Amino acid sequence: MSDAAREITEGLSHTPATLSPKYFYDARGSQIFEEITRLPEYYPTRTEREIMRLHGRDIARRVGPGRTVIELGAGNCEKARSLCQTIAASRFVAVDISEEFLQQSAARLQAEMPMLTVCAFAADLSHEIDLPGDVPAAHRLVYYPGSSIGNFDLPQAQALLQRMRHMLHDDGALLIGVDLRKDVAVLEAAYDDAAGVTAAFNLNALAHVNRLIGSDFDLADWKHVAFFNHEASRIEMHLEAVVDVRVHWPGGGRGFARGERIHTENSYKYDNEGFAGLLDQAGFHRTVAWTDPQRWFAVVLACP
Ligand code: AVI
Repeated sequence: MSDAAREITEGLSHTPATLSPKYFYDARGSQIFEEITRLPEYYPTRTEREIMRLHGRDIARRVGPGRTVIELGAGNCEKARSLCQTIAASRFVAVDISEEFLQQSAARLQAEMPMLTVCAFAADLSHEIDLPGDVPAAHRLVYYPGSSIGNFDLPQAQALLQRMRHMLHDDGALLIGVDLRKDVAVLEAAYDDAAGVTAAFNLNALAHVNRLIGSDFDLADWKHVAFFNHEASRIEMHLEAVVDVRVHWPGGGRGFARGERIHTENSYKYDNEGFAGLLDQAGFHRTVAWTDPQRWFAVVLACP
């Protein structure tokens, strides 16, 4: 049994059942996520872009030119293109879990920006990140946009911020996007849009799991559920059985009663002070935050 199959069947066998959000992102899931970022209800992507547009000059002034930008989870390198231009970076290092897609995106960026030295390499953010030896150690800027930090529970978020700190010398800095706490109706609509795109994104994880472990989830037996958990300050996404079901996979299986759920994702929403505290504990003691006029999202520059 592969490590992924073991992890998946273990999570599914728990009560309540869990499935890691990393299983959203097969080819179809990545495509649906792109669609999510363009939805009218999904404010984070456009709000972060707006903050970068409004405050780009100020950010560039504080960061200074000639940085080596290291983007974690770089994907299509779209956000990096604009950041590297704004801050006049000299190098760009794209890091992502999926190597093939990343190499293509990095090659495209290199062709478009010949003055920028671009390289790409695959790494899993849940482990220590060893950058290639030819990445200059001085003047690094780790870039982690999109509020992806929100998908980690607090201890994991803390550990990831520490790994980022370990990638930097004292002249290094982190530029990170963080989604902020706001009106519950706004939050819940962003994760349960009227067109059902987020529902399709959540349900697609079951199709992905069927291919990975040979299970027989029938997507019609499940519905998307998303709500704000006030106490934990997070959006939770679940898949809920709409009938009693029995799911089989090679060597095992389990029953789910109607109404039983699989917890598929958390998306934490911070306030600026709370997030600054998290950064401080990870070794980033000086922070500046820029927000949009509604204070829905923050772009934070954090230095040791
Ligand atoms: C990738 N991540 C920051 C998204 C979020 O908002 O937590 C994932 C997502 N899940 C549902 N919609 C978007």
